[in-house]
This record gives sequence, structure tokens and C-alpha cells, in this order.
Amino acid sequence: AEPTAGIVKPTPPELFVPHGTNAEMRWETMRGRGLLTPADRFFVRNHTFTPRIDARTWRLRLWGTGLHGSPTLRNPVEFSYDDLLGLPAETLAARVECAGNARGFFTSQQGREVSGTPWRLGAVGLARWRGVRLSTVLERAGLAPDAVDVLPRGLDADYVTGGENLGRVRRPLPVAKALEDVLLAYEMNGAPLPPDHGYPVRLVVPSWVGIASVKWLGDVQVADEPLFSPWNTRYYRLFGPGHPPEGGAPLTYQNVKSAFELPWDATLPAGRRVLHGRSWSGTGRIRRTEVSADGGATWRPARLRDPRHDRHGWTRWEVPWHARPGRRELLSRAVDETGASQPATAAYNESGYLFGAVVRHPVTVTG
Ligand code: MTE
Ligand code: MO
Repeated sequence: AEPTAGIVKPTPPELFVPHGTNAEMRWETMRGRGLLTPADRFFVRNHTFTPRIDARTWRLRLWGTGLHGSPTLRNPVEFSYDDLLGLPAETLAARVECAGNARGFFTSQQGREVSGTPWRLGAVGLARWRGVRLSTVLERAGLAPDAVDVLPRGLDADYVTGGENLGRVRRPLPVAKALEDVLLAYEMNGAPLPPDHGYPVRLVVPSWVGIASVKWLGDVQVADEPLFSPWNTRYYRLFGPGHPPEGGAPLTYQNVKSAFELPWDATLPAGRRVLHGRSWSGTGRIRRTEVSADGGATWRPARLRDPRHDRHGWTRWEVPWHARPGRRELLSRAVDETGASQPATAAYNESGYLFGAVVRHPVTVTG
């Protein structure tokens, strides 16, 4: 893999809010669009930088030795890019969302310092992925029945932090999840994966925290015992008061969120208008979304435009608003089919993961 700059695609300020080697989508750019997030404005989260990989020499290697020396794969194999293109393909509409999406609100709304990229709500996107099920390649490699964990690893550079080399980005995934609905994706919205999003092949682990969806996939280790990497021990667990010293369980499913398709901050003329936004959840389809324009005193239901949306997708919504001049805050809160919803405040954790509380969107209405 040839290292390049942090992000390869142009990230013009009207599409992205830059955060170092990361960039978040501006929600106003989804206004009036279909369900999918175009690749040119899909957020990018890189631990280091986007590598350039030649698909002609790229190989996916599956390997593993069990605890007692027995192989965890009966016929360890390598797949070339063309091998993968020749296997049965599936498409899947699924969000990728960073575990730290909305992290910035721990500080700006709740006055708590947290470590990590201070995203607003733009570290999420919805794409239509095409590729091969991870279960297909694991079965062809002769997955042993007692396999417990798989460990997908990226081909991007080693992650070095505080002078410590943590090696390549890799995060264990339980075999049960790997066999359920995980995709080895080589297409995003009908085109080959862009370099920033994992070309030539990435994992898509639907509705799980983004770190599970390893980009630039190079190999998958298979083990008959639990596997560990810094990405399921030191990161992507909840730390702080109320959590065990080693952290809570490794994060899996995302929570419920909603966002207005408005600039942050927005300046709008006074008068009657329709507000637009989207809601999504890692734990089930969205059933309801409500909006408040008076700081949360009263709430009105929004009309869901995609009430039967894909389980791993989202729904667009709209609600009329009579905007009167002055500084305003717009609030939205969504509920999914399991009853999970958005609380007024989010439970604190040191890394600011899973902020699922109601976000107060600042708007200036001009007279
Ligand atoms: N995979 C590799 N190899 N390297 C990375 O830095 N970042 C992860 C995940 N996969 C990452 C990775 C994180 S934290 C997130 S949120 C998603 O990729 C972001 O995917 P995107 O950049 O396509 O939006
Ligand atoms: Mo992430």
C-alpha cells in the first residue's frame, strides 16, 4: 500500500467540516436528496491516511491456528479481487457511523471534556454496498465449527499514538456476527469503492459502530478463542464512572439519532417554512420523530417520508415551522421500533462514544 495524504478526495468546505485526517458531512448538503449519501460527501474517518492499493496485486488472506495448534480453517485460502467479483454478490443499504458521532455535544451541550474528534452529527452516511458475504469466503475456507472470533485487519499504515506503535487497524468480530450479515464490499453506490472508503475491499458491519467496518481489508485471522486488539480493549469501550476499570463490553450496535438538514448555525428568513431532517437507529427502524422549536417545552410529530425504510438505513422527515425573528434552537428526537429514543442528556464516558441525546440546533431567524 502506497501512503498518500490524509484524505484523497477533494473536501471542499461546502461539503465537509475538516477534522485533521477526518472530515464530516455537512447535513445541509443532504437537503432535497434521495436516501443515499453520495460518495463525494460521505464522511471520512482515518486513523492515519488513505493508502493507494493496486487491485491487481491485492489479496485477501484468511488464516488461523487454534489454541491447541489445530487449524481454524480446513483450507486456508487467498482471494484475489477477480476471485471476489466471481463469487455470489449481494447488495445492502447500510449506514456507516462513527462510534464518536456527535461527540462534540458532550462538551458544547453538557460541558464535559472528552477525548477524540469533536464531530457534530455528520460522522454518518448511508450507501448501497455491493460485495460478497463474509460468511461465503469463511465457508469456502472451511471454517472450523469451534471458531469464536475473526480479526479483520486493514492495509493502512500502523497507528502510532503517544510514541507507541499499535500496529495496523484491526478489531475482533464474533464469528456469530461475521456469519450473520457482514459484507465484503467492493462497490459503493454502484461504483468501485473510492480510495477513502476502503478500495479495493472493505467490511460493512451493518448498524455496528464504524470501527467494525474495517477499510482496505488485507487479511482475516480466525481463532477458536477470544481475540484482542487495542480497538476492542483500549478503544471503543465505555470508560469512566459507572464502568469497570477495563471498560464496558466492546461497543457493538449504534444508538438512536436525528439531524436537521440545515447549516450549523443556520440563518433563515422569518416566515412559514418546512424543516427537513433524517432519523436513524442501530437497534431498529424509526417509528416516530418529534420536533421542538421552543427549547423542548412542546413537541410536534414530523411526517416520516420513509416509514418502511431499510433496517440499516434511515428515514427522511419534514415538519412545518412558523419562524419568528430571533435566536432559536431546533430540537429533534426519534424513537425506534424497540422503543429506544433520545434522552435530554447523554451518559458521560471518557471517550465520548454514543452521544444519543437530543441535539440543540442553533438557528438565527432574520426579520
Ligand atoms: N479501517 C481501517 N483500515 N482504518 C481506519 O482508520 N477507521 C474506522 C473504520 N474502518 C478505519 C477503518 C472508523 S473509526 C470508522 S468510523 C469508519 O471506518 C469510517 O468509514 P468511512 O471513512 O468510509 O466513512
Ligand atoms: Mo469511528
